[in-house]
Amino acid sequence: MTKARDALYIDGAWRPSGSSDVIEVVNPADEQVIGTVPAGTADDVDAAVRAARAVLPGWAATPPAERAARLAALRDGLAARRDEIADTITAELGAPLGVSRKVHAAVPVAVAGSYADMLETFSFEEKVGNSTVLLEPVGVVGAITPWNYPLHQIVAKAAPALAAGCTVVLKPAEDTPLTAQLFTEVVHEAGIPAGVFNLVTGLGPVAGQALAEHDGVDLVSFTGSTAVGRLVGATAGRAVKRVALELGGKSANVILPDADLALAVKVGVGNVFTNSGQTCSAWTRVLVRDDQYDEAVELAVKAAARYTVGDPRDEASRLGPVVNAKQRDRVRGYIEQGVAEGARIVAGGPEAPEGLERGYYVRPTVFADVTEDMTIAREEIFGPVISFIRYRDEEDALRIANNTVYGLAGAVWSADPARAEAFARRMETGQVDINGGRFNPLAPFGGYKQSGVGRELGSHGLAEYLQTKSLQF
Ligand code: TXE
Repeated sequence: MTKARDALYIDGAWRPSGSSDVIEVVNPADEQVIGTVPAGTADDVDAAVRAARAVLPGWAATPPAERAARLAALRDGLAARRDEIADTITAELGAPLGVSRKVHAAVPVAVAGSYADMLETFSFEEKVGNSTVLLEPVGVVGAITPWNYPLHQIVAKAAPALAAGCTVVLKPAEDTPLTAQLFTEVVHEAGIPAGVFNLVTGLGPVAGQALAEHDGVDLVSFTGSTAVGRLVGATAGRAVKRVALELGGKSANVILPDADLALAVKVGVGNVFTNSGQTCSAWTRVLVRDDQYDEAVELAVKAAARYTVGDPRDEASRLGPVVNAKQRDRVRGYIEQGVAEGARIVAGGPEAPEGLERGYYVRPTVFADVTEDMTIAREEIFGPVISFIRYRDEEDALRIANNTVYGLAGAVWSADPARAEAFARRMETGQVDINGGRFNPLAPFGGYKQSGVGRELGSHGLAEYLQTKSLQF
């Protein structure tokens, strides 16, 4: 695990905050404090934004091939420190070590690499009739990230921003600042020039808000709760600055009757329980046709039983704790509410898992007899809770799938890929996995409806950080 630094990273150097306030970093598996980091102030944010502004012209004018070389060095640095990254994420987020290695530490390497590669062929100029269209960096980016995928959320913003020629000030989540410090060390080692990337750890309503409000920030890219997203969006709107919001989800996993039911249920349960359900795109609503419903629920109970809850450092654990006490209480509250509204618990429940009274553990929970109007079918729970909902026919399934204010992701299963694709095309959501799908770092990710504004990853993710200028001849 990386050691906590009592410093912010501004203009290429680690330096103290103007305030002595700190944030305690807690290991959710045993509630021990594992380090403290500075709680940065509005003045710290101002210093970071000024540093980012000062070097913007130079970085924007750096040839794309040179920016690509820095991103390749960043990719290689992340790959080289994979074990340290995984240990750190397990310590501050509570993800099982296997998940930290295979997902949390690995995906950012692919994402950083995708932008290094993209810059080799990407053209920052287009000809349109008698015009030349220049694609120029938006400017200084204020990035505000959550804790659920601590490194991925940072890299999904920083890599395309740097590739575009933007400079960045990052305010990471309070719960996972150590991963952000480790990432910053890699940035430094990758030879990214001073001021191009800056880190201010701090509280959301203090440092986060100061960053979102700062006049020197041209684009705010935020990932987190819908409530804070609305605030950040309103602030950006008032200042007429660009904003990207990646918010919550309540994705449907639609199992069509000709699908491999056992596979679809097994993969579906894994999709929700991985990372203790703290995934914005998790397929938390499973839709099954009436006549297959009981069998699907039985399969889910068997699948859930394989998710041993325990200390994430123990190789036998497949499910760690959730990130903090507030999140644990919130998730348990949703489970209680599900019961109160008439849903049937077939696995798990609101009590602490046996023998795990210390640490922020939640039992992996499967709900049957869930109807669309129930709170657990409508609101993002962000915990290891999966709901099974019945449908009558394909039209009914589509209506239920789309009956949500969210639209981030989804899944559809069928023995006939064309049938699944036709269904997926009618889903009101930014991403759909067909028969399980496979992660593609080049595929745009982002929400329809209240799941957000803008896209991350791939060339669409790069476009968020570019603005156009047309020259007419
Ligand atoms: O999020 P917050 P929280 C959802 C999920 C979860 C809930 C609450 O449902 O249960 O949100 O999580 C910063 N101005 N998601 O409370 O507060 C904050 O410091 C500017 C979904 O942890 O939104 C952190 O860096 N910034 C989600 C970031 O916002 C502010 C991932 C996110 O924290 C701020 C996480 C303010 N006034 C939670 N207040 C996803 N889409 O993946 C806070 N922040």
